Amino acid sequence: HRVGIIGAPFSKGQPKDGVQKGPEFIRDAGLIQRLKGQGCVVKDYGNVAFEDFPDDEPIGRLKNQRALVCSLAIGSISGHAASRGELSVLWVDAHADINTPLTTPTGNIHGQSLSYLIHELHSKIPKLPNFSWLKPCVAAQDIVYIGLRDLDPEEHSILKYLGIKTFFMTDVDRLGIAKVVEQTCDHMFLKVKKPIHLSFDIDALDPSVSPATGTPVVGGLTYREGIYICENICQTGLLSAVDLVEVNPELGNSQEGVESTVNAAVDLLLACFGRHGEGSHNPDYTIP
Ligand code: DIR
Ligand code: MN
Ligand code: MN
Repeated sequence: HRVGIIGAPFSKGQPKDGVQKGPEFIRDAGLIQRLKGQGCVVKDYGNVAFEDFPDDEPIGRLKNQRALVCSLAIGSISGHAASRGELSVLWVDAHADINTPLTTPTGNIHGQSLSYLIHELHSKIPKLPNFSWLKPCVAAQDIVYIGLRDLDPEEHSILKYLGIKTFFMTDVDRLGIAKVVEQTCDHMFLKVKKPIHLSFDIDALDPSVSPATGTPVVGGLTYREGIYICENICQTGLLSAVDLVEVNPELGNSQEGVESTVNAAVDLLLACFGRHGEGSHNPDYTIP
């Protein structure tokens, strides 16, 4: 695998400080060396530089609207689609992140990323002064969610209205993660095989594994279920970009909580790029 890494030390998608330190902690946990150790060719592009907007007045419910010009998935999916064309988006999260600026109960941009990106929601997004560059680039039928368990009421309606494929935690309970991933791939590959954009919010995992995050919700994916998703999406050969978001090393209540969260994030990324729990087999090896 050839892997390029970009850190986005950005926290303005939500109100809690600390999440901008996620990239530093993930790098310090040895992400790059470990990717190389499993045979990846890695290029680290460093961090995205973010401008400061001291007087970022909200527009209606929408907070930090000027800084948002770079809220993570909005930028990464737009850029990915600009370079690769139509994408399948796999959104692994406790939350649906599909509020529009008119439905958001919190005003936080991290809860709205997908609404700006979906063609079918374009008419529901008010014209915002700093957003003219932003063109929707994803079709509702090309999105699949896994891990949902904390939606705002309006988000339920939006998902129904758009007919988006969803696997709530109850679906994971009922089907098991293997069937969920199988059906996810069936859905994504129904028409043509498009490059996959995986957005993995660390709060999809259960807070017993990843407590260091801004909006933990009990009843999440196990560590193994998270890894299983990444391993299998890797094996499709179509994984083209991954966002790993919401690691906040200032939360988590203890050093162990932070370490467990950061380690889980690193392990998910390693699984995305070919690591197998079973270890890899050396074809030249002969049993002595
Ligand atoms: C909530 C929280 N639905 C919002 N979203 C989060 O602010 O719109 N996404 N935490 O990961
Ligand atoms: Mn979330
Ligand atoms: Mn999220």
